[in-house]
Formats: sequence, C-alpha cells, structure tokens
Amino acid sequence: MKTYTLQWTLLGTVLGLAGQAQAKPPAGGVFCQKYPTSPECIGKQPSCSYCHIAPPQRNSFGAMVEKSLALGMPRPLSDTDFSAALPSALAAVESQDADGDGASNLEEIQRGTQPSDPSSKPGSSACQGGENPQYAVCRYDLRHAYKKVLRDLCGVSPSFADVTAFAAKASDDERRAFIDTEIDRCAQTEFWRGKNGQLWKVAHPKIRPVGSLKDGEDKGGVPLADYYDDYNLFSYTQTDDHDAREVLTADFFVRRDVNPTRYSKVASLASQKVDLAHRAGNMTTAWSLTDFIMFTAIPRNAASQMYRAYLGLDIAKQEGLYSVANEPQDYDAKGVTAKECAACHATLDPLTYPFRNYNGISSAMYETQYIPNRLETFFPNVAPRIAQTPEKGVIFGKPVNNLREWAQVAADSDAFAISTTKDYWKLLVGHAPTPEENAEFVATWQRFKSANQYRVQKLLHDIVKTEAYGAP
Ligand SMILES: [Ca+2]
Ligand SMILES: [Ca+2]
Repeated sequence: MKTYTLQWTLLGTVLGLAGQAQAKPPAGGVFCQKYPTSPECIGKQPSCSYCHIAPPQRNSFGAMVEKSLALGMPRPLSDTDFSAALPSALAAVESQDADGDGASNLEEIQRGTQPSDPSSKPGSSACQGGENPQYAVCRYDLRHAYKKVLRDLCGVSPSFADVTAFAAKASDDERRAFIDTEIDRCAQTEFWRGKNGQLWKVAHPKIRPVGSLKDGEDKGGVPLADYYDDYNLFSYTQTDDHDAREVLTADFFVRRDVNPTRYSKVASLASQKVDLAHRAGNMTTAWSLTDFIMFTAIPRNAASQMYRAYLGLDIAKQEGLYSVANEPQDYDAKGVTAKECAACHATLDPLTYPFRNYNGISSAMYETQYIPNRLETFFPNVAPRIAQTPEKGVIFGKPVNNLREWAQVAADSDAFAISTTKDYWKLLVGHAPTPEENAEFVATWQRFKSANQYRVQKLLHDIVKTEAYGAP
C-alpha cells in the first residue's frame, strides 16, 4: 500500500515534468485480459512494480517488454496505442527469462512469481515439510478434512467416538460421502447461518455495521437504518440452492425467522424504501444508502465500496482500473481531473454515475429512496455542471444505463466469482490462495461460475475437496 502511494506520487511528478515513458494505468487491465488466471490477476491487478522499479524506470522484465512494444511507433505512446500493442509485446517475451532464474517469463506469470526478481521463482514448496506420522503430508487426508469440516462449518471438534466411527467406515468413498453429508448438515446450523454466525462474518466488511446507527432489533442511540436486512439478504443468497449473484441483483428483500434461523424472500419490508424497479440487492438497501451515500451528491464512496466489497477490487490500491476516455468530467467540481487523481477517477467516476439518483439522508422526506432528478432537486448549487451528471455509467469498460445494469455486469463478472470464492477459501482454508494453490483456486472459481451455477453451498463442497483444504 505504501509502495503504491509512493509510486503513484512519483508517477504524478513524472507526468508533470516530462513526456517520456510512464507507467500506464491501463497496463494492469490489459495484462489481466491476456493472463486472467495469473495469481497477479486474482481479484486484483499487477502493481506498477511488476514492470517498473519506479515509473518511468523499468525493471528487467519491463525493459524486455518495452523492446517488443509497438516497434517503430513514435514515443510517448497514447494509452490507446499502448493498450493495443501490449498483448503482442508480452507474447513476444513469454519464452524468454528476464531475470535469468531459469524460469521463463510465462511460467513466472502463470505461477505468480516475479519475472524481474531472480530470488522469486517457481518452486515445489507445496510439498516440502517432511514426514508427519499423523497425516499423509502433501496428499489429501480424509480424516484431517473431516475434522476440519466439523470445526469450520459446525463450530465443534469431533468427539473420539466420531473420529473412530469415521475411521471404521468401509471405504474412502464412504468417508467422502459422509463428509459431503456433514457439510450439508453443518450449513444448517446456527454456527453457520445464524445471527452473527460464519456467514454474517463474511458479510461484515461488505455491510460495515455501526451499532450506534442501528435501527430495529438491537437499536442504537441514533437509529438510522436496519442493516440486519442486509445480513438477511446476504445470508439468503449464500445458502440452500440460491444464486449468490442476487446479493447484487435482487429486487426483493429477505426476512429472518429464528429457532431455527431460516431466511425467506419477501416483496417488501417496512424498513426498505427503494421502489421495485430500482432495487439492486444490498447496493440499494436503506443501510447502504445511509452509510455510503449519506449527504453526498455524487457518491463515489458507495461505488468504490461496492467494487471493493463484492468484486474484490480496491481503487485506492490501483486495482480494477478500466479508464474511460474523456473521464473524469468532474461534474461536482471536486478537482478530480488533477493528474494524480485522474488515473483512478477515469474509472471511479463513470462507475459512480449510476448512483446519481439514489438518495442517502440529505432530505428527510426522501431519504434512502430512488429520486429521479435527485441532483437537480437536492443539489442544484453544488457545482455549475452538476445537473449534467449522467445516470449512464461504465463498469469493466462496459457501458450501462443504470445501477441495475451495473449490478448485472458486476454479478456476471469473473471478479465477482473470484471475490466470492476467495471469501470462502479464506474462511475454510484459512488464508488467501498462495501461488502453489493458484491452479486449484482458479479451477474452483471457474467451476463456481459454470458447473456450480453460483451456488455457495456447492462451492463449500468444492473447496473442501481441494488439496489446499484436505492436505495438512
Ligand atoms: Ca525468470
Ligand atoms: Ca523470477
């Protein structure tokens, strides 16, 4: 994070001083279109340091790519020319070895090591660790997996009798089938799906609860909105045979019944005010509009929070940048066209426009609702061009007419599948995917999209079957 800040500060300085070669904001996005399964692209994009020591100075890999980049074209290249030329320049150096560590650039890109750093190279560390009499190290161990499933999904340690019974089963196939049964049983427990259970923990950084502002059950001192509605919708979309994408696309709400906890769809809730035609799951709940929009005219904070929370992309860390031509326009005169801001805001501002009519708490009568002409009505004096702010926006380079279309593009993106898979990978495996685990992680999120049809329940089974989970 510090490194990014320093590099981008340097970049801003360089841009102001000279027309020479610079780090290009689109580079990460183009790289990840070419190598979508590289660990550098799992829910993020490579940082400037992948090709640069400090922009514009390139490292050994960056220098090698530059030699193959748009040969004969005058420098500096425009962003468009650069983006068009980069894929073939990357391809041209794939079989070479920029840092001379014996691993080709392509191998390093695919394995997640640094192609410019000879001390970073693909190894076989996944299977180091020696003999362990308790477990078959580097092999899937069913007994280990069984005990871990009970702890991770049921919140209990298996008894001696449980473990003995498991070991006494006739075959490994029976043991596997039993683990699957236990996953389904545990996913019904309060530990997993109940109030403040494991699913709620996954939701915390997305919903960002503030107890003092809580309305309804467990009301705080300044009750503004009931974010339990958000937890309920989240939990509904992550359980049973429901589609996880509905956390972004739902036009319904969810009620929670207790003893035992069950989530069910409802068409309306007294605590929610956005009309049916403008609902986009947890992005448009009373709490999201209260907490992430508040009194803001153009709520960039809401867009960046959704991008980070549900797509795993943090614009403040230069992740997920898809610069839009002629942006940012700076309709609210915040100074975002300044060089050091523009690189991010060329993505963030078009990402934010579809939120323009969602009202936070700036007008009591119309709080947390969709109000056509909201900016014209409540914010006419913010800046001379404020009314020109479009509702149309752009996400991942795709134009969208409104927030519901935004939600659909987001929900169908690889970023959403990666981010959701990563949430549960971290919860169950215990850490974010390592370079050695990347091949399994990629296969897992790709199956989450395809064979598993965005069912978290199936994802849980899938993660438990990985070697990352089952090999102690
Ligand atoms: Ca190398
Ligand atoms: Ca290397």
